[in-house]
Amino acid sequence: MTLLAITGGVGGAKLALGMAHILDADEVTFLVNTGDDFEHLGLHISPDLDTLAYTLAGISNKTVGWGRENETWNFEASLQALGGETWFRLGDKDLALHIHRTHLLRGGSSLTSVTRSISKALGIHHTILPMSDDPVRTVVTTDEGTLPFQEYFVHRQCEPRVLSLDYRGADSARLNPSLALDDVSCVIICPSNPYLSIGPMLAVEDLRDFLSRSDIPVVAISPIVKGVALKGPTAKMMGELGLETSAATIADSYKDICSGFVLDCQDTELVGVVSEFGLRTVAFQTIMRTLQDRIDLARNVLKFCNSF
Ligand code: FO1
Repeated sequence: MTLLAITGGVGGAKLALGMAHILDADEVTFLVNTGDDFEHLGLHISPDLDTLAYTLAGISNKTVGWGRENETWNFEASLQALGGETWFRLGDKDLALHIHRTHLLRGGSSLTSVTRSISKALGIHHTILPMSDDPVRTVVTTDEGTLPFQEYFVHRQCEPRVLSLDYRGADSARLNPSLALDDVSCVIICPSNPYLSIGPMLAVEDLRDFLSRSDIPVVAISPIVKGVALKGPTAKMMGELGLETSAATIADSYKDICSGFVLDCQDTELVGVVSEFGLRTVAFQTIMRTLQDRIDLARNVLKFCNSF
Protein backbone atom coordinates (compact mmCIF):
# COMPACT_ATOMS: atom_id res chain seq x y z
CA MET A 1 0.00 0.00 0.00
CA THR A 2 1.32 3.44 -0.77
CA LEU A 3 0.70 6.97 0.28
CA LEU A 4 -0.29 9.39 -2.48
CA ALA A 5 1.02 12.95 -2.13
CA ILE A 6 -0.68 15.54 -4.36
CA THR A 7 1.56 18.51 -4.95
CA GLY A 8 2.40 21.49 -7.13
CA GLY A 9 4.71 24.47 -6.89
CA VAL A 10 7.35 25.35 -4.35
CA GLY A 11 5.25 25.01 -1.17
CA GLY A 12 4.15 21.46 -1.96
CA ALA A 13 7.69 20.44 -2.89
CA LYS A 14 8.92 21.42 0.57
CA LEU A 15 6.65 18.89 2.30
CA ALA A 16 7.34 16.34 -0.45
CA LEU A 17 11.05 16.54 0.40
CA GLY A 18 10.27 15.88 4.06
CA MET A 19 8.17 12.87 3.05
CA ALA A 20 10.91 11.55 0.74
CA HIS A 21 13.31 11.64 3.69
CA ILE A 22 11.13 9.40 5.88
CA LEU A 23 9.41 7.16 3.33
CA ASP A 24 11.01 4.65 0.98
CA ALA A 25 10.42 4.93 -2.75
CA ASP A 26 7.77 2.16 -2.65
CA GLU A 27 5.87 3.82 0.24
CA VAL A 28 4.89 7.08 -1.48
CA THR A 29 3.99 8.33 -4.96
CA PHE A 30 4.05 12.04 -5.85
CA LEU A 31 1.28 13.17 -8.19
CA VAL A 32 2.12 16.55 -9.68
CA ASN A 33 0.19 19.42 -11.24
CA THR A 34 0.76 20.04 -14.95
CA GLY A 35 -1.60 23.02 -15.24
CA ASP A 36 1.43 25.36 -15.17
CA ASP A 37 2.93 23.64 -18.23
CA PHE A 38 3.37 25.69 -21.37
CA GLU A 39 5.13 25.89 -24.70
CA HIS A 40 7.79 28.58 -24.58
CA LEU A 41 10.46 29.29 -27.24
CA GLY A 42 9.41 26.01 -28.86
CA LEU A 43 10.05 24.07 -25.63
CA HIS A 44 7.58 22.12 -23.50
CA ILE A 45 8.12 23.39 -19.96
CA SER A 46 6.67 21.57 -16.91
CA PRO A 47 7.55 23.82 -13.97
CA ASP A 48 5.91 21.85 -11.14
CA LEU A 49 7.39 18.53 -12.31
CA ASP A 50 10.81 20.18 -12.46
CA THR A 51 10.46 22.00 -9.13
CA LEU A 52 9.71 18.67 -7.43
CA ALA A 53 12.43 16.76 -9.30
CA TYR A 54 15.11 19.35 -8.52
CA THR A 55 13.95 19.52 -4.89
CA LEU A 56 14.04 15.74 -4.39
CA ALA A 57 17.40 15.56 -6.20
CA GLY A 58 18.76 18.24 -3.85
CA ILE A 59 19.80 20.52 -6.72
CA SER A 60 17.06 23.13 -6.60
CA ASN A 61 17.66 26.85 -6.21
CA LYS A 62 16.98 27.10 -2.47
CA THR A 63 16.37 30.85 -2.63
CA VAL A 64 13.47 30.97 -5.11
CA GLY A 65 12.49 27.29 -4.96
CA TRP A 66 12.35 26.76 -8.73
CA GLY A 67 15.10 26.09 -11.28
CA ARG A 68 18.54 24.77 -10.36
CA GLU A 69 21.25 25.85 -7.97
CA ASN A 70 24.69 26.95 -9.26
CA GLU A 71 23.13 28.03 -12.54
CA THR A 72 24.84 29.95 -15.33
CA TRP A 73 22.89 32.28 -17.59
CA ASN A 74 24.81 32.35 -20.89
CA PHE A 75 21.82 31.22 -22.94
CA GLU A 76 19.66 33.95 -21.40
CA ALA A 77 22.30 36.65 -22.01
CA SER A 78 22.73 35.63 -25.67
CA LEU A 79 18.96 35.41 -26.17
CA GLN A 80 18.56 38.87 -24.63
CA ALA A 81 21.24 40.25 -27.00
CA LEU A 82 19.28 38.80 -29.91
CA GLY A 83 16.10 40.50 -28.71
CA GLY A 84 14.47 37.24 -27.66
CA GLU A 85 11.98 36.80 -24.79
CA THR A 86 13.74 36.42 -21.44
CA TRP A 87 10.88 37.23 -18.99
CA PHE A 88 10.71 33.50 -18.17
CA ARG A 89 14.22 32.84 -16.91
CA LEU A 90 15.92 29.71 -18.24
CA GLY A 91 19.31 28.86 -16.77
CA ASP A 92 21.77 26.84 -18.86
CA LYS A 93 21.43 23.62 -16.84
CA ASP A 94 17.64 23.97 -16.63
CA LEU A 95 17.49 24.63 -20.37
CA ALA A 96 19.11 21.25 -21.05
CA LEU A 97 16.21 19.53 -19.27
CA HIS A 98 13.59 21.45 -21.28
CA ILE A 99 15.35 20.64 -24.56
CA HIS A 100 15.70 16.96 -23.56
CA ARG A 101 12.04 16.69 -22.50
CA THR A 102 10.82 18.41 -25.67
CA HIS A 103 12.96 16.11 -27.83
CA LEU A 104 11.60 12.98 -26.13
CA LEU A 105 7.98 14.22 -26.28
CA ARG A 106 8.37 15.03 -29.98
CA GLY A 107 9.70 11.49 -30.43
CA GLY A 108 6.36 10.17 -29.10
CA SER A 109 7.22 9.55 -25.45
CA SER A 110 4.55 10.32 -22.86
CA LEU A 111 5.13 12.96 -20.20
CA THR A 112 5.06 10.09 -17.68
CA SER A 113 7.87 8.17 -19.37
CA VAL A 114 9.90 11.36 -19.90
CA THR A 115 9.47 12.22 -16.19
CA ARG A 116 10.55 8.69 -15.24
CA SER A 117 13.70 8.96 -17.36
CA ILE A 118 14.55 12.43 -16.00
CA SER A 119 14.00 11.22 -12.42
CA LYS A 120 16.35 8.28 -13.06
CA ALA A 121 18.99 10.54 -14.61
CA LEU A 122 18.80 12.85 -11.56
CA GLY A 123 19.19 9.90 -9.17
CA ILE A 124 15.64 10.19 -7.76
CA HIS A 125 14.26 6.86 -6.55
CA HIS A 126 10.81 8.11 -5.55
CA THR A 127 8.05 8.07 -8.17
CA ILE A 128 7.06 11.42 -9.65
CA LEU A 129 3.93 11.22 -11.83
CA PRO A 130 2.33 13.99 -13.86
CA MET A 131 -1.36 14.13 -12.95
CA SER A 132 -2.18 13.33 -16.59
CA ASP A 133 -0.42 12.73 -19.89
CA ASP A 134 -3.16 14.77 -21.53
CA PRO A 135 -2.77 18.55 -21.66
CA VAL A 136 -4.37 20.63 -18.89
CA ARG A 137 -3.66 24.36 -18.86
CA THR A 138 -4.56 26.82 -16.12
CA VAL A 139 -5.91 30.06 -17.59
CA VAL A 140 -6.44 33.14 -15.44
CA THR A 141 -9.22 35.58 -16.31
CA THR A 142 -8.26 38.98 -14.91
CA ASP A 143 -9.38 42.59 -15.10
CA GLU A 144 -6.86 42.88 -17.95
CA GLY A 145 -8.22 39.92 -19.90
CA THR A 146 -7.57 36.17 -19.97
CA LEU A 147 -3.95 35.17 -19.47
CA PRO A 148 -2.16 31.84 -19.76
CA PHE A 149 -0.84 30.87 -16.33
CA GLN A 150 2.85 31.78 -16.75
CA GLU A 151 1.94 35.06 -18.40
CA TYR A 152 -0.05 35.94 -15.26
CA PHE A 153 2.30 34.40 -12.70
CA VAL A 154 5.73 35.33 -14.08
CA HIS A 155 5.41 37.91 -16.84
CA ARG A 156 2.82 40.02 -14.98
CA GLN A 157 4.07 39.00 -11.52
CA CYS A 158 0.48 38.22 -10.38
CA GLU A 159 -0.42 41.95 -10.52
CA PRO A 160 -3.75 41.76 -12.47
CA ARG A 161 -6.90 41.19 -10.39
CA VAL A 162 -8.07 37.59 -10.71
CA LEU A 163 -11.74 37.24 -11.68
CA SER A 164 -11.84 33.49 -12.41
CA LEU A 165 -9.75 30.46 -13.22
CA ASP A 166 -10.18 27.77 -15.86
CA TYR A 167 -8.36 24.50 -16.23
CA ARG A 168 -8.54 23.99 -19.97
CA GLY A 169 -8.50 20.32 -21.00
CA ALA A 170 -9.22 19.02 -17.49
CA ASP A 171 -12.69 17.73 -18.42
CA SER A 172 -11.22 15.38 -21.01
CA ALA A 173 -7.85 14.66 -19.35
CA ARG A 174 -7.42 11.12 -18.03
CA LEU A 175 -5.87 10.65 -14.61
CA ASN A 176 -2.39 9.20 -15.06
CA PRO A 177 -3.01 5.47 -15.75
CA SER A 178 0.30 4.59 -14.04
CA LEU A 179 -1.29 5.58 -10.74
CA ALA A 180 -2.50 2.39 -9.03
CA LEU A 181 -5.42 3.86 -7.06
CA ASP A 182 -6.23 0.45 -5.51
CA ASP A 183 -2.82 0.48 -3.81
CA VAL A 184 -3.35 3.92 -2.24
CA SER A 185 -3.87 3.73 1.53
CA CYS A 186 -3.82 7.46 2.31
CA VAL A 187 -3.72 10.74 0.43
CA ILE A 188 -1.93 13.92 1.47
CA ILE A 189 -2.74 17.21 -0.25
CA CYS A 190 0.48 19.19 0.17
CA PRO A 191 0.46 22.90 1.13
CA SER A 192 0.31 24.14 -2.46
CA ASN A 193 -1.84 26.92 -3.84
CA PRO A 194 -5.34 25.37 -3.83
CA TYR A 195 -6.45 27.40 -6.86
CA LEU A 196 -3.32 27.29 -9.02
CA SER A 197 -1.70 23.96 -8.09
CA ILE A 198 -4.32 21.68 -6.52
CA GLY A 199 -7.34 23.04 -8.42
CA PRO A 200 -6.16 21.80 -11.82
CA MET A 201 -5.61 18.34 -10.34
CA LEU A 202 -9.05 18.16 -8.69
CA ALA A 203 -10.53 19.21 -12.03
CA VAL A 204 -9.48 15.79 -13.37
CA GLU A 205 -12.69 13.87 -12.70
CA ASP A 206 -11.19 10.46 -11.91
CA LEU A 207 -9.00 12.00 -9.18
CA ARG A 208 -11.78 14.09 -7.67
CA ASP A 209 -14.14 11.10 -7.68
CA PHE A 210 -11.51 8.86 -6.10
CA LEU A 211 -10.90 11.37 -3.31
CA SER A 212 -14.56 12.10 -2.61
CA ARG A 213 -15.65 8.44 -2.70
CA SER A 214 -12.80 6.62 -1.04
CA ASP A 215 -12.94 5.82 2.66
CA ILE A 216 -9.19 6.12 3.02
CA PRO A 217 -7.79 9.14 4.93
CA VAL A 218 -7.38 12.26 2.78
CA VAL A 219 -5.49 14.94 4.69
CA ALA A 220 -4.79 18.48 3.47
CA ILE A 221 -2.23 20.88 4.94
CA SER A 222 -3.15 24.56 4.85
CA PRO A 223 -0.93 26.80 2.69
CA ILE A 224 -2.30 29.81 4.60
CA VAL A 225 -1.11 30.80 8.10
CA LYS A 226 -2.74 33.71 9.97
CA GLY A 227 -4.42 34.75 6.74
CA VAL A 228 -1.11 35.02 4.86
CA ALA A 229 0.22 32.74 2.12
CA LEU A 230 3.60 31.23 2.88
CA LYS A 231 4.57 31.65 -0.78
CA GLY A 232 3.02 33.08 -3.92
CA PRO A 233 -0.30 34.81 -4.60
CA THR A 234 -2.73 32.57 -2.69
CA ALA A 235 -3.89 35.22 -0.20
CA LYS A 236 -4.04 37.96 -2.86
CA MET A 237 -6.12 35.72 -5.13
CA MET A 238 -8.50 34.80 -2.32
CA GLY A 239 -9.16 38.48 -1.66
CA GLU A 240 -9.74 39.12 -5.35
CA LEU A 241 -12.07 36.11 -5.58
CA GLY A 242 -14.09 37.54 -2.68
CA LEU A 243 -12.95 34.80 -0.27
CA GLU A 244 -11.88 35.39 3.31
CA THR A 245 -8.12 34.86 3.39
CA SER A 246 -8.17 32.26 6.12
CA ALA A 247 -7.12 28.63 6.48
CA ALA A 248 -10.79 27.95 7.27
CA THR A 249 -11.71 29.01 3.73
CA ILE A 250 -9.24 26.48 2.35
CA ALA A 251 -10.66 23.76 4.61
CA ASP A 252 -14.17 24.65 3.43
CA SER A 253 -13.08 24.24 -0.21
CA TYR A 254 -11.59 20.81 0.56
CA LYS A 255 -14.32 19.49 2.88
CA ASP A 256 -15.99 17.30 0.23
CA ILE A 257 -12.79 15.42 -0.57
CA CYS A 258 -10.90 15.50 2.73
CA SER A 259 -11.27 13.70 6.05
CA GLY A 260 -8.55 15.61 7.87
CA PHE A 261 -7.06 19.10 7.85
CA VAL A 262 -3.78 20.41 9.24
CA LEU A 263 -3.64 24.00 10.45
CA ASP A 264 -0.53 25.84 11.52
CA CYS A 265 -0.04 26.05 15.28
CA GLN A 266 -0.59 29.84 14.96
CA ASP A 267 -4.17 29.12 13.79
CA THR A 268 -5.30 26.84 16.64
CA GLU A 269 -8.28 29.15 17.22
CA LEU A 270 -9.63 27.81 13.88
CA VAL A 271 -9.68 24.14 14.99
CA GLY A 272 -13.31 24.40 16.10
CA VAL A 273 -14.44 26.16 12.93
CA VAL A 274 -12.69 23.64 10.66
CA SER A 275 -13.97 20.68 12.70
CA GLU A 276 -17.49 22.00 12.00
CA PHE A 277 -16.88 21.11 8.33
CA GLY A 278 -16.72 17.48 9.42
CA LEU A 279 -12.91 17.38 9.21
CA ARG A 280 -10.68 15.91 11.89
CA THR A 281 -8.44 18.88 12.57
CA VAL A 282 -5.00 19.21 14.11
CA ALA A 283 -2.43 22.00 14.32
CA PHE A 284 1.31 21.55 13.77
CA GLN A 285 4.14 23.85 12.80
CA THR A 286 3.57 24.01 9.04
CA ILE A 287 6.06 26.79 8.25
CA MET A 288 9.07 24.95 6.81
CA ARG A 289 12.30 26.95 6.96
CA THR A 290 14.78 24.10 7.37
CA LEU A 291 15.07 20.51 6.17
CA GLN A 292 14.29 19.39 9.72
CA ASP A 293 11.06 21.45 9.60
CA ARG A 294 10.13 19.58 6.40
CA ILE A 295 10.89 16.21 7.98
CA ASP A 296 9.10 17.05 11.24
CA LEU A 297 5.95 18.19 9.44
CA ALA A 298 5.98 15.07 7.25
CA ARG A 299 6.33 12.89 10.35
CA ASN A 300 3.50 14.69 12.15
CA VAL A 301 1.20 14.46 9.13
CA LEU A 302 1.92 10.75 8.67
CA LYS A 303 1.19 10.10 12.34
CA PHE A 304 -2.09 12.00 11.89
CA CYS A 305 -2.94 9.91 8.81
CA ASN A 306 -2.26 6.69 10.70
CA SER A 307 -4.62 7.77 13.49
CA PHE A 308 -7.70 7.47 11.25
N1 FO1 B 1 9.06 31.78 -11.69
C1 FO1 B 1 9.30 33.12 -11.73
O1 FO1 B 1 8.71 33.86 -10.92
N2 FO1 B 1 10.15 33.68 -12.64
C2 FO1 B 1 10.80 32.94 -13.57
O2 FO1 B 1 11.56 33.49 -14.38
C3 FO1 B 1 10.61 31.52 -13.53
C4 FO1 B 1 11.30 30.67 -14.42
C5 FO1 B 1 11.13 29.28 -14.27
C6 FO1 B 1 11.86 28.40 -15.05
C7 FO1 B 1 11.70 27.03 -14.92
C8 FO1 B 1 10.80 26.53 -13.98
O3 FO1 B 1 10.65 25.19 -13.82
C9 FO1 B 1 10.05 27.38 -13.15
C10 FO1 B 1 10.21 28.77 -13.29
N3 FO1 B 1 9.49 29.64 -12.49
C11 FO1 B 1 9.71 30.99 -12.56
C12 FO1 B 1 8.47 29.12 -11.52
C13 FO1 B 1 7.22 28.82 -12.31
O4 FO1 B 1 6.60 30.02 -12.73
C14 FO1 B 1 6.19 27.95 -11.56
O5 FO1 B 1 5.09 27.77 -12.36
C15 FO1 B 1 5.79 28.55 -10.21
O6 FO1 B 1 6.72 28.04 -9.32
C16 FO1 B 1 4.39 28.16 -9.75
O7 FO1 B 1 4.26 26.79 -9.70
